[in-house]
Amino acid sequence: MHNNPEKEKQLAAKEAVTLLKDGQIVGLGTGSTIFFAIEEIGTLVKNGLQIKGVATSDASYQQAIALGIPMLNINDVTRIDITIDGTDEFDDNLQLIKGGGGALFKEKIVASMSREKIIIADASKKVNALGKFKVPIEVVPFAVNYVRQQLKKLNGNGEVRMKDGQTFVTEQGNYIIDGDFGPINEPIILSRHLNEIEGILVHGLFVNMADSVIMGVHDTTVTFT
Ligand code: ABF
Repeated sequence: MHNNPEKEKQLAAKEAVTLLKDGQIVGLGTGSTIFFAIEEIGTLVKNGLQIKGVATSDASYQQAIALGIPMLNINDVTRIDITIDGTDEFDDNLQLIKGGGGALFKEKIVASMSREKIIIADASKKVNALGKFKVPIEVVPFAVNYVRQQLKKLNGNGEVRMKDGQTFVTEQGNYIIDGDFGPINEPIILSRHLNEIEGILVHGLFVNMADSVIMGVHDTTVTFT
């Protein structure tokens, strides 16, 4: 039977939103899987679910507002009860590569404030070792060359992300270098090295930042914890 990623994303999204409870502040991730989750949350809110959302991108914010989901500014909350987000890759230890959509900065801040972090994904996101998907690294433009030199010392080769023939610019006004480090068997160590490079605002290795991953596979879901 062939995988159907769109169906798998929908199944994972439907499963994840059953975890939401009245009174919660909910972090809303970004990406096509989360699109389905926000649609589901919109329906739940119309049916009386009392939650408030905090978005990780303009796209997610606009989708939520259009659905009537009450939204809060992240600087007006002291806690986020649960965040549902997507991922580009996850390994057996639930370590993640995120940021393929360019929203990694707000995603990482929202995740860091969240008590519970739920990742939803289609089966294609599960890998034995991270790294087939390049690591998105958000860089302050002034530091692009310096950062690329530092990445080489970590055996990383990175190109500045382009979109529609232009340099991609994040919501923070920065660039993204998509770093190729080959198979990443020690993501915690690489994350620490990247954290020490001046000029990097945030990188897409989300280590120890997932409590569970709900993966759609064929016509069902599997939850990894
Ligand atoms: C987001 O989810 C991004 O970090 C990541 O790029 C995306 C996964 O993509 P999709 O859900 O569209 O497959 O959190």
